Amino acid sequence: MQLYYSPGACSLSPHIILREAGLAFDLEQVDLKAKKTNSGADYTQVNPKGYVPTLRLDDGRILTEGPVIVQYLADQKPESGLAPAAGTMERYRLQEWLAFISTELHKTFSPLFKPDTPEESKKIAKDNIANRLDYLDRHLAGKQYLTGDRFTVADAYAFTVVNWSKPMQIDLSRWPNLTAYMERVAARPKVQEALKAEGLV
Ligand SMILES: N[C@@H](CCC(=O)N[C@@H](CS)C(=O)NCC(=O)O)C(=O)O
Repeated sequence: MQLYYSPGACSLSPHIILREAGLAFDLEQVDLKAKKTNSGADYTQVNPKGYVPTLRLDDGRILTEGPVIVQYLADQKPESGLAPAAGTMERYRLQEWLAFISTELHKTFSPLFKPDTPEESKKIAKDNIANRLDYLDRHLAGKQYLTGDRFTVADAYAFTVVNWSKPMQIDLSRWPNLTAYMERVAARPKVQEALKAEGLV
């Protein structure tokens, strides 16, 4: 398998899961501005949506959308426990988290990365993010991970997105449960491997 990624972008989430699941993969870096891969290919020919992540399967098929890619990866190694079995209530709980992270957090952070977003809009986005982080902090009280004691694909995604707080100067110290959670996820050996491979530590 091949993962198209950009350092520190939301593609870090499937990157972590590839390592946590022990799957064989190659990384291909994408220049998101130029829409070119490291090997010089036109990235829009790989993923016409032009964004990362994209997963190329060994048979050449392409899979896009981070929350779907991580579930596909987890399902390749069910024994990893990275996602509960499809069709169970636990799987819907996981999907509930993936949808929350995608629509309520990830896409609220996105305008902060765009230089042309007006300052007033950035302020509104940061207030909305703070609201969602309040919720996460309350939820994480007494828990190791989002769905309980076990690390899942939702944690890789939440970690990736909440980690953007640093470059966006959102101080996480006012959310102690979330701060402890971020440290817990960051301490996982496979997460460290992924961060190192992307040049983030
Ligand atoms: N719906 C997509 C969104 C992916 C996305 O927002 N990717 C960002 C990086 S985090 C990106 O590649 N942005 C560059 C662009 O849109 O041109 C997913 O969840 O996979």
